[in-house]
Amino acid sequence: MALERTLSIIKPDAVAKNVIGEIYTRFEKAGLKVVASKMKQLSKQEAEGFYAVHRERPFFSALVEFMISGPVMVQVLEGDNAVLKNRDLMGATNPKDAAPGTIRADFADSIDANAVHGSDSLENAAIEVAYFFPATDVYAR
Ligand code: RTP
Ligand code: MG
Repeated sequence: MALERTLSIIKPDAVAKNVIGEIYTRFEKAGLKVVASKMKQLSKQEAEGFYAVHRERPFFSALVEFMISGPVMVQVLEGDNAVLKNRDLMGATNPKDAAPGTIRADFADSIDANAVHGSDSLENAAIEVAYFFPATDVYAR
């Protein structure tokens, strides 16, 4: 299996619900290590840049407004198949479709306020990690 890194964000709704620790526990129990982490209030420009691939989508402005509605917790997760493993832990984008026991099934309220972000490919993971963390702030473990 391939050792990978992926970018995870605990979104403003889940930070407000005080479940950062519960979500970190799920990462750790699945064998993913937190190798970089910070709490951050995103600026509008940062949120727009991060979700730039969705710029033309009808939900783009709502997504950006939601992502800047409060602080987020941003982390790099490292482990075997980290990208897919994190997506499996997260569950489907819409919590109504998310499998029982996934983060979104347990903590998300709606398709907008859906608790977590995770990189969707190894290629995007490298781009997203670099968007938030200089290489010197990611710690091999
Ligand atoms: P994320 O990027 O946040 O990890 O979520 P995802 O891959 O599961 O979903 P994606 O298609 O990348 O969409 C990014 C975020 O935009 C919101 N969204 N709203 N109303 C809609 O139809 C709709 N579709 C997507 C969601 O909050 C999603 O997480
Ligand atoms: Mg996505």
